[in-house]
Amino acid sequence: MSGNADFDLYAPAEEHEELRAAIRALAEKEIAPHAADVDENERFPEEALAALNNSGFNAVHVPEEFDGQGADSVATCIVIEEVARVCGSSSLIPAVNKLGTMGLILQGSDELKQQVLPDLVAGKMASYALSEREAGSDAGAMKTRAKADGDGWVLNGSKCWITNGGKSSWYTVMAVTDPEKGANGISSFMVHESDEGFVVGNKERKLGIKGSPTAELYFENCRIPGDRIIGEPGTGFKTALQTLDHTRPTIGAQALGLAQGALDAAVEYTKERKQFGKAIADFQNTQFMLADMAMKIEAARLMVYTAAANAERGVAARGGKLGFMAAASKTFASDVAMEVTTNAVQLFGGYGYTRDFPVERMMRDAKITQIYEGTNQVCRMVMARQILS
Ligand code: COS
Repeated sequence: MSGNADFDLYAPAEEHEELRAAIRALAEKEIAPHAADVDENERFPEEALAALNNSGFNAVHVPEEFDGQGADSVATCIVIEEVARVCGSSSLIPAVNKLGTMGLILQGSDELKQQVLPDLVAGKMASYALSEREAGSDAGAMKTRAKADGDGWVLNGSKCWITNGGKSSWYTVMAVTDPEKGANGISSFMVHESDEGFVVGNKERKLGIKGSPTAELYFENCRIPGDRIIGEPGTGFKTALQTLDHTRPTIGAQALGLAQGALDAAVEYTKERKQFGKAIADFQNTQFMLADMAMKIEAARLMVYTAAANAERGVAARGGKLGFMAAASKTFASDVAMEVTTNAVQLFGGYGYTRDFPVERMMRDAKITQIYEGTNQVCRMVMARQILS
């Protein structure tokens, strides 16, 4: 792994700066006012969905030929970061819509894309169903089966940890079609919420991102048409991993937004809060903490947007390094988010530990970014495999 060719530094284009200003204004006006209530009442942020959808940011990544905005990977990350800066749960709307349709966009037929993607543009959502109770980090150990039956497929089994499960209309579901072939016997399908035998199970009770439901899914002789397979039978696991190469930077962007939101809140608070006769921002201890927080956020930002830019340019084709940067950016940004949000709580002192200020919510929301779309340990495994290959 050497040279800059695969790691070109990201420099924001003017259009990306304009987009950032637009989504920041929208997030502050339409999404931020509901963030505490969404968390407190563990309710889906309908206001955010409506605001994002009215402005075309709901499924910003959908290609123009399917009526979408056709935003590139960098632009999609900007939208996610800016929404996460005010509400972690709401940022999962554009993030999971990308995760739930990326395999389809990369490997699906135009006919299947035409069935699914315009729905997202119309305000529906999509989710990604890979994990099972006994197949989390070892995703290839899944048991959910899909059998060819006449001119369709019949799915049986269950999935868990499905972000936005029960709210989404479409699900990218990975299932075993040939148990003899291991990872090469897994296929990807698009399942619709109205399909016979599709059942949404329990919602998890969680530490954070409480506005985004995390649900189990059951497939009980779930019958879907034959054309709902993504690509060829047996390619589903690779499509699932290829998807993560494109979407791990979006989790990095979510983490980045949470960290930036916590830093912004801490800067404002420490300038106001007086102790020992002066603002606590005047103490060198506070200044050094804020400086470290800001420095690490900027490092994470460089990594996230470089990974996103690489994904856009298809750097994978130039030596398979896309997976490294995707995993590295997600891992680095989520570790930064955990550290920065925790330090923000510390700077707020006792107030930071209460629900009267947003930083404790940001800290709780940040934790999941170290876990989902590949734990940071699995991501380090992906990075190590690429370094050693
Ligand atoms: N893109 C395309 N194909 C890929 C790939 C990628 N990024 N990574 C691996 N593959 C291919 C491999 O080349 C291999 O194909 P062949 O058998 O033809 O050589 C196949 O996919 C299986 O790969 P591998 O042998 O590496 O699979 P493992 O089971 O050893 O490990 C890990 C895969 C652990 C990396 C994978 O299971 C993983 O990422 N787990 C975490 C899952 C996750 O992120 N879950 C969160 C879900 S979203 S909340």
